[in-house]
Amino acid sequence: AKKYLTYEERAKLATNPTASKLFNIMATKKTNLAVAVDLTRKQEVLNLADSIGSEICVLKTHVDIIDDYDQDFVHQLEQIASKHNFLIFEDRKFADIGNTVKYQFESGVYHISKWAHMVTIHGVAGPAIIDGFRDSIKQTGAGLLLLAQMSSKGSLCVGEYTNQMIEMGKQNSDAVMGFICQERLESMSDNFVLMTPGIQFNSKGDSMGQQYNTPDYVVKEKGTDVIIVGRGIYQNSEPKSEAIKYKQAAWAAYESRLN
Ligand code: 5BU
Repeated sequence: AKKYLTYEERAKLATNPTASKLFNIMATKKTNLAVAVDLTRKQEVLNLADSIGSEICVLKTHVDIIDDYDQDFVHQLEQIASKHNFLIFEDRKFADIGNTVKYQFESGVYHISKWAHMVTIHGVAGPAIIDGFRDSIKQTGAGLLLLAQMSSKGSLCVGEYTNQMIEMGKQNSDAVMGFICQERLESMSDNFVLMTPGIQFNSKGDSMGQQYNTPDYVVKEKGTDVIIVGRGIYQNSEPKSEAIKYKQAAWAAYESRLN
């Protein structure tokens, strides 16, 4: 059986500064819960962020779904993030050529490079996509998360594609902090953070292809590090107490795999 290291030990092995920071936050706050706050009004996102901030290591955004997005939203979210010591993850899923993603990351309405601690990247365009992020992340230390697998039914990110994404991460381990995946594969070394969406206690999936597993299954059985929970928390009538349940389940799964 695989010998699992602690998050403290992983922080020392991390090759990207944000990966190291995240492992340390997880160890300090004793939480490997990330929440996907897919709400469409800025005040709703901010209210939830402040109410669950103490329970999470990462808050995941899709800023392009916020109807009233503005710079003040980012400013307030950054203040809440530093108050509660969590990181901000923009799940942008960049996928174009290096030169275009550079503009998409740094310019436009969102200026993602100015505030996101981590962003997601598809590898379909090949490894040179990473060059589009280098200038910016050299200054900020932000981390890239490569999409090695997806949670949705019929995903094409499987098999040899997944292996190539892991290889792309290893070849660029200064910029790449980890993978979005559904399982820990042998080739995913301990310097990387493994983050898993598609988590819910009381549902197997939705009507649009999403598939759910439990925190215990992905962290203990499949060996990933951080659970990403969206509707399971923000659609609950008591989001804070529900977040605590997910946090406790994911942390218990982490502790039990160490023994
Ligand atoms: P849910 O409400 O817990 O289903 O939300 C899951 C979130 O994770 C949502 O923001 C998706 O965009 C995101 N996601 C995912 O569900 N599956 C994936 O493989 C990837 C991202 Br990559």
